[in-house]
Amino acid sequence: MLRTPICDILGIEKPIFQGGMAWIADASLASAVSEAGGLGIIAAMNANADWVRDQIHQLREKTDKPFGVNVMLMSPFADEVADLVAEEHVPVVVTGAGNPAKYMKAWIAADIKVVPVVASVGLAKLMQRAGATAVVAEGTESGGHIGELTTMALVPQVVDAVDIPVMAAGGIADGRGMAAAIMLGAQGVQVGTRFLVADECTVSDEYKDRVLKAKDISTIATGRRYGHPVRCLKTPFSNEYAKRELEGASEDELNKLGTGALRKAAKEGDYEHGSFLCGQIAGMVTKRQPAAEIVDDIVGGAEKCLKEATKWVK
Ligand code: TUI
Repeated sequence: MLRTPICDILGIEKPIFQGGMAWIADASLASAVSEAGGLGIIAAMNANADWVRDQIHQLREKTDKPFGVNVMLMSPFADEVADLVAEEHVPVVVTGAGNPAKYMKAWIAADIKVVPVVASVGLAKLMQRAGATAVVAEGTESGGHIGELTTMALVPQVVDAVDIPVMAAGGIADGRGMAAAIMLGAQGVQVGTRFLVADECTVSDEYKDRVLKAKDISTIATGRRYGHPVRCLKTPFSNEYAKRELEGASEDELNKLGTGALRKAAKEGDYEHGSFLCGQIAGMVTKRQPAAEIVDDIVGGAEKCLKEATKWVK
């Protein structure tokens, strides 16, 4: 059995989080992962508090195990969602795409365990000082909004810089990846891309098929020009976005092009106009499975890898 202190801290059985993927990570997927013993996470993304409340209630109908809500800090509704998670006494809040410092006192006062996603040592240290329970160190291999450092470089540097548990994210989709993260000093992993094709994931069938067909070189990071890089599949939409970015399009123009693109991919399966956020590890994701099977394959695979790793030590 692979158990680390984060399991006891959060009351989960297996040290694996499901990433809070915008327009994708809803009550259906999150409840399945929590039921399987990991930490399921509802993505608040750009939704308002009413939508998030409804998802929390739907999840609580399906499981009484711990779960998280991912508060996307660039959302126009971040303030009202921040109030809502405290009101609902959500067990764990994970944050993304910014610095959650201004909300942390209130969340901690509401007995919420706060786990910010960080892409640098600096933010990790700041989050520890602000009272974070743990951090997720997310490498640039991830899908969606990303930082610059790779998982391999980021995770051990964050582990050395803080005393709180570190979860690793970015480029991890099987037992080998999880074992490697543990060797870097992480207490567990957060996985997004592999859960995209989980049976309980309500994303469009087109999205799942595109992830299943993806190869190692199928993703691209766009948006660097204006400081918000986002990784997604190479598609007509992302090719057009990258082309306009290279030609020097204004931030406004690019924002207009991107409006609604996540919804078009996730809900409508619109290959032409959608933005199919997905990590570099998509090439290794080849089969649809129940979320519980994915959890067990990753954690079970890591146990096996870690046990066998000593065979090289003479
Ligand atoms: O948040 C994510 N991934 C996301 S959020 C998202 S929704 C979105 N849609 C369009 C544009 C932007 C976002 C899709 N994917 N991952 C966690 C994450 N956080 N990765 C990197 C960061 C990060 C980066 C810089 C966190 C903090 C930061 O700077 C903090 C500061 O000091 O302001």
